[in-house]
Amino acid sequence: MADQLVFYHNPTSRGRIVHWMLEEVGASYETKIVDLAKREQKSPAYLAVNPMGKIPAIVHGDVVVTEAAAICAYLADAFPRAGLSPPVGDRARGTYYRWLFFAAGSLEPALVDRMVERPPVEREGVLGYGNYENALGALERALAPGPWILGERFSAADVYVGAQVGWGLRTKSLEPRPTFQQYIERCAQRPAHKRANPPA
Ligand SMILES: N[C@@H](CCC(=O)N[C@@H](CS)C(=O)NCC(=O)O)C(=O)O
Repeated sequence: MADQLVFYHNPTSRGRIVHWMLEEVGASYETKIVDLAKREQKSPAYLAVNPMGKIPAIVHGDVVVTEAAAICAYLADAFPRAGLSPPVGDRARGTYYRWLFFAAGSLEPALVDRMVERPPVEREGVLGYGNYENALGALERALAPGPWILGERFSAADVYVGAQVGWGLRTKSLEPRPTFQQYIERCAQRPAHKRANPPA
């Protein structure tokens, strides 16, 4: 019997990234909604799952995975039939990791800092993303050849990067450059994206 997969989610959160990924891999899963307004994310029961008290998280059999990007990478490997990660030994795995980690470690902080209007720092060299322009330029170069980050091959990196691009465009923390808009339009055509993002 397959291991049970539990998804701790709130539809207003980064859980949306994982929802899309779960639909891409075709996993069966049970969703447990964590009510952020009631601060259920800080309850002892949930802190036992994620001591950060943050959504999303998954429990798959006896393993807990937190951090949306890590969950995407984990699910791609755990459900190889979906073909969403280049196998170990394939050089494309380098490019895949590169943009997945870039999106989590550099792009996301750049977008969040822009959204909350965090004042610029003098020593931008200590910021992982350098500056906003820098991060957007790198993203644009990665996405411009298309259609996906690995060229013709859609991967979990596109789920994570696509979710960041979609969120950035919605919140206006990402400039609406044509490359970003065309990329998110391609993402939105995917049946799994549609299942995870039904029309309001
Ligand atoms: N680095 C984490 C961030 C998770 C995160 O910040 N989640 C927010 C919702 S989008 C949250 O749970 N906020 C509630 C809180 O911090 O109390 C990830 O990528 O999963």
